[in-house]
Amino acid sequence: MIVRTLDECLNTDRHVKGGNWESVRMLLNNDNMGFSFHITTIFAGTQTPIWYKNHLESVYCISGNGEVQTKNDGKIHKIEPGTIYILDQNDQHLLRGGSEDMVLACVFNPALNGREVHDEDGAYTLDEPPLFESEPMIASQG
Ligand code: 9YT
Repeated sequence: MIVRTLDECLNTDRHVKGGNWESVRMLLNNDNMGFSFHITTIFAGTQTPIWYKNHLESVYCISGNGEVQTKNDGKIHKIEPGTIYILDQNDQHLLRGGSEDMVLACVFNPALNGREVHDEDGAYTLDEPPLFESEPMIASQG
């Protein structure tokens, strides 16, 4: 089992700052789970174009408020604590912070390796070198 706290991940390589957002990537591909897990803060009053062409992502709102607008149909969905949005179609979208910073728990499949920053489309590529080496898989004894 692996145990980490948000506090111990803050201000390390896991803590990535993207301008309109910052994110603490608490679980990455070197943990060999098949997904990554991030606590992301979207700053109030910002708008970020995102298009994760290479990843599926689900996003659960813990606190704050904002909205997400899907590009293909223009629909706007309010985000508040208790809401999850699920980008099951690699949906191109605009993510907006509301009157307060929005704190989100995000999972990605495939897992991010930790070095990704948004490209000009708001996507992450799949060919970044890993931030951390994978642990060798060792069969459990007993
Ligand atoms: C809300 C959202 O799309 N979060 C993505 C995760 C964050 N941008 C990161 O860790 O890269």
